[in-house]
Amino acid sequence: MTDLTDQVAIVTGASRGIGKAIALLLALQGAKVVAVARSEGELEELTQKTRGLCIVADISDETDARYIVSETLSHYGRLDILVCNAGVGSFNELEHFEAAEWDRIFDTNVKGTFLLCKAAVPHFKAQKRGHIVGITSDVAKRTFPHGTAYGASKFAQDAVLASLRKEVRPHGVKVSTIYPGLVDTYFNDTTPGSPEAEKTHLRPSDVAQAVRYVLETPAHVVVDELMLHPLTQEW
Ligand code: NJP
Repeated sequence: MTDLTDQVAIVTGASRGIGKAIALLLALQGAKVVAVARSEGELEELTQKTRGLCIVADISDETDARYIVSETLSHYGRLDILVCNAGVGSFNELEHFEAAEWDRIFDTNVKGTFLLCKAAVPHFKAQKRGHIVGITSDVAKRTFPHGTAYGASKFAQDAVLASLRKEVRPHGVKVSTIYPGLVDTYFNDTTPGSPEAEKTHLRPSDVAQAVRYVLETPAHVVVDELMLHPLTQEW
């Protein structure tokens, strides 16, 4: 089993929802967490609990993505784990979907994942070790009405991670993709915590436990893909 104590982990989208739960759980396991998002106040609040580092950054910006990795390396002198979790989505019939909204979704979900991996991979390859975990979605494996932009972005993010897995595996670097179903978060401007959602949605901590599981596998094991749903969700 891989011990997470003192491992340095970048977690994007850590200001709330799934990313926050991942950051808290990894910190509880003894990891040094670098929490990334655009909302400074929420990140600082989180960092008081994780006692790690927070970086206010936009993952869709290449300069920011490079800075996230370089600042982590200069602060901690190492990088072991990259969790590409930050993502956005909105839903509408195709003909009513704005092109600018399409760009926002792709810039965050696809380009953001690409840019962070691009910045971290040379370091992981050089040390012949490292673990990238991507939080995609079960909609990376199915289609649904009103999901043209979000669904396509998750298919694309999944393809980035799957291709990268084949590139870096010979260098000792792991890529694990996690496909959650419905999760009770602030995603798409929803408000978590309703009694109904308790029955119909996963909790962010459920996804965090899946991340912990893939990260703690022994050095010779990689979980390529892991899908989880609330028991009530048909997909
Ligand atoms: O969403 P939410 P989730 N640069 O809105 C950050 C996937 N997923 O936790 O920048 C940097 O509570 C944002 O922070 P801020 C989903 O596609 C979800 O549910 O301060 N950070 C916040 O911390 C996504 O990939 C469900 O606004 C950026 C975080 O991202 C992941 O799970 C189902 C950013 C979003 O928190 C986490 O989503 C599923 C940027 N440009 C997959 N843009 C679900 N909830 O049902 C956003 O299958 N963030």
